[in-house]
Amino acid sequence: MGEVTPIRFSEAVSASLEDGVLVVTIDNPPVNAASADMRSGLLAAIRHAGTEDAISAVVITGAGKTFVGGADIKEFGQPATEPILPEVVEAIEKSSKPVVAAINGAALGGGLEIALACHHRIAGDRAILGLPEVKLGIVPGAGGTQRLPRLVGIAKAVELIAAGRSVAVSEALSLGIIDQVVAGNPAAGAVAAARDLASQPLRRTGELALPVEDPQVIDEAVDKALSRARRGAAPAEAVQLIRRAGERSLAEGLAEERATFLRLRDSDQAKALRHVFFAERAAAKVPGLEGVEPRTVRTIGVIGSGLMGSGIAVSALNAGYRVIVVEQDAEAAEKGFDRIAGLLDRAIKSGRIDAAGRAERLLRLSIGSVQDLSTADLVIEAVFDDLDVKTELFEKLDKIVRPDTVLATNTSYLDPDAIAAATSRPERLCGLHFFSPAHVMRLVEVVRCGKTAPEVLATGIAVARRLGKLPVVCGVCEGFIGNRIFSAYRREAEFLVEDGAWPQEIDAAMEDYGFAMGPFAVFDLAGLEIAWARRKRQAATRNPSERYIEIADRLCEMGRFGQKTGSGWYAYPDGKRTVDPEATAVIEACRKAKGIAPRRVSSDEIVSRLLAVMAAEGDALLAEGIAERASDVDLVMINGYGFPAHKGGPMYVAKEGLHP
Ligand code: 3H9
Repeated sequence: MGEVTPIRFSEAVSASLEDGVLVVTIDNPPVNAASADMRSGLLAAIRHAGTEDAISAVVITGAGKTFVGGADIKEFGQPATEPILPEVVEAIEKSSKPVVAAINGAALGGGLEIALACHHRIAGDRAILGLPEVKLGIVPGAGGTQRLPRLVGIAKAVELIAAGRSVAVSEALSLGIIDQVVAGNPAAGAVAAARDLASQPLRRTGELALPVEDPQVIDEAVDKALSRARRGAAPAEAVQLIRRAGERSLAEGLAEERATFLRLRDSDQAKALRHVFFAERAAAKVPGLEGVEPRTVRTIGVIGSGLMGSGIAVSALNAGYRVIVVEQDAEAAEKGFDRIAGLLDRAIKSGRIDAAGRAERLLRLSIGSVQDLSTADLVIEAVFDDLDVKTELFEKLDKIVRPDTVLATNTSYLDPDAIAAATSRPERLCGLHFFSPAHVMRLVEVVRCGKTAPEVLATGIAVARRLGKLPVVCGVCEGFIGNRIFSAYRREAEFLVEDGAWPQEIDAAMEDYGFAMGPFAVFDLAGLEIAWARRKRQAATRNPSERYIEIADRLCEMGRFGQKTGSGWYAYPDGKRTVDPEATAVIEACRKAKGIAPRRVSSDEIVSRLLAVMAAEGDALLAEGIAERASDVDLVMINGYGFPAHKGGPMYVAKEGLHP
């Protein structure tokens, strides 16, 4: 390399000249966000390059492990400061000298938009790329909806942008989002590429014609995206913008994108989603764990290979762990293996892994007995939720595993302190409460038991995070955060039925609010028998003056356990949820037996009452110290129970007074 002359364009942006190539580095910790200072520095750098004869090309890269993490979310809600990002992006694309993006790490949102405006993109092998704006209730606002389709086509752009899905470099390369991947830091390769490009015509993304596509493929992608969006406004708006990318000029498309971005940025949904964004960052800061290092985990034992155990095993295999699955006998082991292999087959079908990836994962899997867990660094128990079964198992496990092995129970309702007490080292046990299907659901409640050591809790959190999950720490109580709130929700939903609302009205109201499924559809899907067994267990100690709804008991007595038995609150002829006169009769009889004259309950009252009980139970969990912060409760309900993220969660709704 030749001379290196450092030039500073703003606090966050500096550059050095390397053999005629201006290497611009964005250094704006923690994630190189496109703040006002960063934007003005980057624009100044591009303009400088345009006017200096000694500069033949430009490379843009990021310091640290991020390229650019997007617009500065902390600036949202404040008046825009010039230069705005679209202006910077336009200057890059229109530059007469080649600009190459050296994507050293995450290029997200406005970060990817900067890269898309460059004339060539080289990424390091650990980079991720995406336009996650819809997760913040907005659309990309600096050209993403207009430039990405020009590279990958409308159908793919719809799929990625409307879901806010990021891709790793291998996928980005095959889609044409980037031009080249290099191991490690891409800066040196980018300088070489920039020099080569200086003598060639520039490929400006915004000037490319859209790839020719089958309209049916586009329609399918749009339908899929819209059905996933539920009541969220941003995905539908993004789809509109992307679809029209081919119908008019780049300038017109950009103008409409900008107007949509500004309108959505100030919407209630965007505010709620920003709350969720910062809630996720807050959840990562666990009091008492400052400076505590998690233990190294390479091998995870999973006891039980039912629905839950196999899902956990697949998550662990996907995250690169060695996995030992424990089953009671050869037959159960074979079934467990088939279940895991089946989940991996499905991942191949949906394009998430290839055949080689499946084979490599299965090489890291072994199936054995509890005795084989002596090499495990972490053991997650996922067997039937019965205290005797679990305590006996942990007593045995305690003698087999190493003294430093972390033990975790996946119990939903049992007392993990009682399970810990069955071991000689209760401090090494925590709860890892996954949600079914565990290879899909993002939430993991990490339960801090009475004696859990900080290092053990930190290990549980670190592993959950490496599995790609969202860990939320909570204390011990029956049902932890989620199931306890869900019990209150169930109780209130049943009160509403007794008062006069029909299950289908309640479900419709909650689905209209944005829930993935209404409560009664969820009860039927999950099965009514577990809650029935709990009610029977609690019957002897229940306060007789407390309001108690018997409808679900009657349904269970009739063998109506939900979808799996073909009927519950609804009937399921051909698998389709249908109002069932038999269930209606049970409801009417129960109301009559109590002398209740049913009244019409409005959908606003339904939503209000159900949201209010969730928030009240959340308050109780906070008062008891089970939940650390209100925003943790919101995260649990959004990621484990289908609460619409764009509403911000029950605690946010209550705090902001957003009830209907
Ligand atoms: C956008 O780009 C709109 C444009 O289309 C249009 C413009 C006109 N801004 O997650 P971490 C903070 S919308 C401000 O733990 P990691 C975060 O709060 C944006 N702050 O790190 C935290 O602060 P604290 C689209 C941000 O290494 C700290 O950085 N972009 C931003 O696990 C560390 O965060 C996105 O949605 C931001 N953009 O992961 C990307 N991002 O320490 C969102 C982070 O005080 N960001 N912070 O709690 C991410 O996905 C991850 O942060 C990232 C790093 C993968 C980058």
